[in-house]
This record gives sequence, C-alpha cells and structure tokens, in this order.
Amino acid sequence: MSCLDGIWDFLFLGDVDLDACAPESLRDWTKTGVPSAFDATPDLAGKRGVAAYRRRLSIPAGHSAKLSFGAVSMRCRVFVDGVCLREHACGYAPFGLELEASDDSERELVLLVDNRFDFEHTPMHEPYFDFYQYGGILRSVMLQVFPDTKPSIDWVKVAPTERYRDGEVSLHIGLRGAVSDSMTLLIAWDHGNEQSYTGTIIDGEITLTARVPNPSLWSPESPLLHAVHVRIKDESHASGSQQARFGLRWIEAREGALWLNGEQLQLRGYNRHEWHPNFGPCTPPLQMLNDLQHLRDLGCNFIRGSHYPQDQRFLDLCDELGFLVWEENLGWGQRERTLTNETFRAQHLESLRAMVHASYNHPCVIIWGFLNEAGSDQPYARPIIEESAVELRQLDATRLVSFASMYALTDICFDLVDLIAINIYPGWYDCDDVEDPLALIAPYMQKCFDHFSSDAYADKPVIISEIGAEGLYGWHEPHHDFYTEAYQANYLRIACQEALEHPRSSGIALWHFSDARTYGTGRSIKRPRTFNNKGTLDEYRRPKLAYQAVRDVFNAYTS
Ligand code: ADA
Repeated sequence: MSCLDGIWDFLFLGDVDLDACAPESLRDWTKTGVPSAFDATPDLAGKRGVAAYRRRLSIPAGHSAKLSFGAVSMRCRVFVDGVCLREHACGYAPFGLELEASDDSERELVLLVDNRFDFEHTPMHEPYFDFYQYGGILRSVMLQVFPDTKPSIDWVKVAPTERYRDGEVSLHIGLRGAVSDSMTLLIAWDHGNEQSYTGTIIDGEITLTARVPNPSLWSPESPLLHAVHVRIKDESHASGSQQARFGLRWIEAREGALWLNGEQLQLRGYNRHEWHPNFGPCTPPLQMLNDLQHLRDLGCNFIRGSHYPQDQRFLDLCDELGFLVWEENLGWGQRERTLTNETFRAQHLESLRAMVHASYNHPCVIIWGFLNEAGSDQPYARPIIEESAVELRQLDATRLVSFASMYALTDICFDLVDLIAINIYPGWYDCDDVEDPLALIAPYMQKCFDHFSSDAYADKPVIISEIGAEGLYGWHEPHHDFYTEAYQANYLRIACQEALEHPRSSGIALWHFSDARTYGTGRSIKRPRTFNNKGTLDEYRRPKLAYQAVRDVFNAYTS
C-alpha cells in the first residue's frame, strides 16, 4: 500500500457545472498539497465551487489496483485517464475505486471536487451546521496494487469475541482475484511464525475464529496492541498479503452502566472537531498528537469525534495512547425534510458502512454514533434511527450504538440504542430571564438523571454527550458574565462535578475541546467571531481558565 499524499497539480475552476467538466480541457494548473482543504488556504478562503486535482499514478502493467480516499468534500468525480470511474458525495466518508489492469504503467488521476451546498446531490451537507464545511481532498489517498488475476487479500478485519481474555478473535478476510470455494491462509500473530488456516469463502470473504498467542488486553491504562499478517498459501507475491493492528478489549452496556473488560467505566472527555485555523479540517498528525497530550493532561479518557467519521491517523493515535472514542456519521440537526429524503437516507447508510469498514480494527472506537441532534422527539425520525441502529449492529455487533439527543426529557427513540446520550446546555441557552444561570446546571442535570432512573431506561447507561458555555479567549471582566473565561470555567467545573458524582451517570463529554470556525452568513447561528467559542482551548490551543477547572475535576477521578 502506498500513500499518494504530497504536492499535486491543482486548479480552482469556481462556479462551473461539475457534471459537464472534462479534465482534458483544463489548462494552467498550479500546485497544492494533499490532503488539504482548498478553501482553508489564504488564496481561496471562503470560496465555493469546483476544484481540480491531478497527479500521475505508477501501476505496473498487468496489475489491478485500488485507490482509497480517506475523505473528499463535498461531492467529487474521479477520473483515470480521462474516464470518470467514480462519483461520491458525503465529504467525510471514506471510499474506494477499483482500477483494472492496463498495458500502460503510467496513468493519470484527476479529481473534480465541488464544495457548493446542493441539497439534491449532497443532502448530508447543509449550510446551517454549526461548523464550517470545506472542500478538497481532506484526507490521505492510498494506492494498493494487486496481481491482476491471481487471488489476493483485499482487507483484514479483526474483532475480539466474548473470549477476548483468552485471545479469541473473529477474523474477516476479504479476497479478490480468481478465488475458489475455500482457501488456505498463512497467518502470523505479532510477527511470530505463520500458522495455516483453511476457510470457506462466502461472498468473497473468509471468516475464521482464531486465538492470539500470548494475549494482552487493551485498555486506556494499558493500550497494548496486537498485529496480524495474512497471506494466501502458495502465493509468493507480497502485494496480495495484508496486515492489521487490533486490540483485545470488550465494551458492554448493561445494568445502567458501561463496562470495559468487565470493569465499570466512567467516561471523562471532550467533543473534538478536526480543525485548526491554519489547516481547516486537515490537521496534521503532530497537531492531533498535541491535542491528545492536552486531553491526557486534562484527565480525559474519552473523545467524541464530532460530527463526522474520523481521520484514520487520529484513531491510530487514540489506539496507541489509550483514548476511548465515539465515532459518528456526518449529521447536525437534521429534521423531517432531510431525514425522509431518499438520497439522504441512501448516502447516510452508505457512509455508515464506509465508516465501520474503515475503523473496524481500532480498539479505541467503542461507540458508533449517527445523526447528532436529529429530530428524535418526532415520529418521522424513528425509521432512520432504527434503520441506522440495525445496520450498525449488523455490521459490527461488538460495539455500542447511539446518537446524541437534544431532547433529554422528550426523546422518543432511546429504546432503539444501547446508550442514552444527551446534549444539554442549562445555564447557557434558554435562560434569558434568569439572574444566576449557573444555578440552573445542577438541578437540570439532576432532573435528567431522575428521568432515566425509571424502569423504562433501567438497563441503559446515560452520558452527557455535550454541555458547555462560550468563553472568549482573553475576555475577563468583573461581572464574570456570559462569554468571559470565568463564566465558562465556573460552568464547566459545575457540569463536570455533577456528571461525575451522579450514580446514574456513566460520564461526560464537554462541548468542546478547542474553538472552531462556523458560519457568519445565511441561516447560520450568529456567533462572536463566527467561531464556536465553547472550546476549553482557543483555536491555537491556548488554554482558557476553564482548562484548569476541568483538569482539577477530571484528575480527581483518574485512578
Ligand atoms: C449542539 C451541537 C454542537 C454545537 C453545540 C453548541 O449541541 O451538537 O455541534 O453546535 O450545540 O455550541 O450550541
């Protein structure tokens, strides 16, 4: 597998018809970096339209190949040697493209990428979301070359079973090329000796139950990882073999609590947007690592990856450093028009499948989420929420399924998921005539937890999946009123204390890790600076007063 990230040819075409645009007619190319958001660069900041990306591909003649795109936003058409081979919509979902063998070893790859809002083609993206949606090749592009006709291994997925303590895993191996009914595979665990396994092929896939020798459990305190290498017996070519990294751990929701490896789990963490002013949504790995170091220092063990599938490099770091992750599909406040739209439903399900396929092996991911703050207090939302939960459980029965609700007390869909997750903002929104809004936090949280103490919800764990207040970096004044760092610090201190003390609570994810850009025009929420300023750190990761407040409370709960 090779990574195609680097400097590519680039051209911004602006307001042209994506479907009518032909790569061979394009002239006057310039350069850009991949991955990147073109509208996060100074030249094209805030621009919407079509951009073209181009580079050469070297694929040995007679070999087939697969291109994998981590994320291309929002809608794109992918051309190889002038022929459009793939269209894709939903900017954050990974997708792939098969390339047939050719006599020519040099090929040309062109992507036309459109970042204009267009409900007909890209109903998953809407301009009213509270985070800026960018355009471009946002994540890594990978190339895998395969021998053309010979059988080879496409992908390997590993899931711990209930006997994870003994090292038992179920291994799913996707095959390609000329495959028969069964096949013998050579499997090496943790770079040890190869063992032979024979499996039946069903729908191009072999599923085996196997045992990892010398198993070590993965946990936030001890994030030990295992590796598996799989190749087809009697096939010498290295290109058709695959390896995967995974962890042995077990997540459960029962008796109203969360359990990791059989021990009760309390989540302490943050929601995090993948965003930095210099890079937009394409933060480099070192920035990701810096963020995780802050989160570790804050005493966190949990990150809700809001509000779209995560960068694989970020999940790799979470695996290595021992953070638990909620990964969710793109969604923000959808209502009836969108949730009942057929294109939306199809893209939403396709992107759920892509997210699970891409992130399946990460032990850090314990929860699959979807449709943040959809209209889940209304009957029209039930079908898509049910459909999403069913689909996710079919794709992966080893993780929990949930959505973050803004209707703590009136939601009608909590029965459909494993974990109740509520986004609440007492003391921030809807408190116009209140003299001391901070005094609203504890009673409202109590009311929510009481609500979930009834028999109807008894078995389901409850977390606060969002809570927070805006604090403008550097804004101090004696009233300690809204938008001051002091108000935010007091707010978060109370919220953390209440959530971690209450017996009905399985944890809290604060809104938000660092300030992030939103919109200033149109149907947007008009926020100061056009930023969501609820970060505990500002956009350059400068800590606000809240940092120490949260750190004090969270660290008092670390074991
Ligand atoms: C919602 C939403 C977040 C953010 C937050 C806020 O809960 O899920 O994305 O917009 O509100 O700051 O109001």
